[in-house]
Amino acid sequence: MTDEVQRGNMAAAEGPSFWLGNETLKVPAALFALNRKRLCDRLRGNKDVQKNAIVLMQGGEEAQRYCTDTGIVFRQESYFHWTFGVTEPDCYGAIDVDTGKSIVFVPKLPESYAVWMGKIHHPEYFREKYAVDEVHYKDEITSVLASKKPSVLLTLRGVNTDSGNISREASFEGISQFNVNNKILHPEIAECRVIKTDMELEVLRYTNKISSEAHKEVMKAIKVGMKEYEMESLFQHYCYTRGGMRHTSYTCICGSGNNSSVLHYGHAGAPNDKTVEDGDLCLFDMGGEYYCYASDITCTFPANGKFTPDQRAIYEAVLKSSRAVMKAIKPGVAWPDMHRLADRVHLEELTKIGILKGNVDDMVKVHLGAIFMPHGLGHLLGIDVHDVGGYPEGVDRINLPGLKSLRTARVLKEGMVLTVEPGIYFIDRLLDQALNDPSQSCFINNEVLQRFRRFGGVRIEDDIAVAANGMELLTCVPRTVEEIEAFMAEAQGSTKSFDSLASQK
Ligand SMILES: [Mn+2]
Repeated sequence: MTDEVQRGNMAAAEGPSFWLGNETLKVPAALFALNRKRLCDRLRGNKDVQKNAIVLMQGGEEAQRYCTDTGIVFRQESYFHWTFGVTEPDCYGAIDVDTGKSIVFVPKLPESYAVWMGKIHHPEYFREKYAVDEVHYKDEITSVLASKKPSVLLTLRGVNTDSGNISREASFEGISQFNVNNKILHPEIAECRVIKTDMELEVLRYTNKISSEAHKEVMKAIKVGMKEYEMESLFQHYCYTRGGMRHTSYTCICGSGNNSSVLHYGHAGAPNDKTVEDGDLCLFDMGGEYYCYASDITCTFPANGKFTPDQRAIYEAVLKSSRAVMKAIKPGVAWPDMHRLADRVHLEELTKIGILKGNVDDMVKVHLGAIFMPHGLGHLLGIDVHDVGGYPEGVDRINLPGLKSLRTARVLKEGMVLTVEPGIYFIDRLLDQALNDPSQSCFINNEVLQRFRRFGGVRIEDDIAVAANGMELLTCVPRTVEEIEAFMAEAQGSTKSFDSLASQK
């Protein structure tokens, strides 16, 4: 690895790379070599790690639909991807912490694989493809590891603080003959994942570029009368055909009208199946994933291309908080303070609009902001859309309305990548709850609020990287009311005139 590459200059990286051709991004295997080096450096600095320790990780496994033989498209487990960049299922990987030497173990495939699945590759093929030091078959894992005489195998076991699920620890027949420690690795590797290298940033810039363009395609194509899922489909099509993104980072949220206030709309029980109507506000939260790296972008805009005065007022309130937060972001800033900043701007703006009345400091005391923004301001982003490392030991969740939904309460550092996604929503359940609570209802002008029932919601979500003196905005979509209206008018101008010509015939 050259110095240039160690600093993360992707263009300077030589050797094999992942590439899907055309205009898609070339991601060098050196990205993962640097990740492994950073992990080993950290582990060697940990006093609990003995000499001659070996990291052992198990990759994701191929799965089928329920009891059938219908395969589900494989996507690598995120920690394993971060460490090895291996796209195939059913592998293991090991790293000698002292030397940094890496080993990948691949399954020995049956002869029938060559008939049904394609060419069976030899270990040497994978060694070159992933630029690791050794590749062996999985059934040799015990003897290969034993020959290295490790003092300890460091395996990955720890809680994902977003899901509460525990990562699957590596296991194989014969592991009982080794000394295993499953406590040390998880916090160390999670910490490595929190800070992105320049090469990782380059990939996240790419996922953002493609996903931003895909959002713009949707804004160009939307017409009253179309289905929400047509927009989802168009987004996915653009991401895959132009960006090589087979997966999205999460299920697309394509809410129109009141559905824009349903925070995780789009799931199987509410599958983006409403018809987009005139006067609807659309809240589309979608992000493409390339080589397991995520993006997470929300655009909110009027279906017909023109904001009503009320839509404009709420939209600009959210834009104001988004921009205030972006201006304040820099290393050393505590993320919960950014959430509080957004909340305060929302309360001030809602007071100007007339929905709220009274003293904003007093509203803050009764957590009124969480009625309108029940979710957190944003989260870490990387290989997972809700990336790991949000709550390491010593960082505690703040158990207050709104703030408790934050997926991280960390102090920002250079190299962190986060979403900034303030929103204002009119959610009946929360509004009724506030109206029934005298400590909150005294701030609400119910007459004005009535006008906003069934309004839906506005979210503006961008992805950012914390830089030395501020931040870098990765997302690039029309954001101000003027930009959105001009973009949609220009994009739809041609199709609209075509429609009117057609109707004259
Ligand atoms: Mn998000």
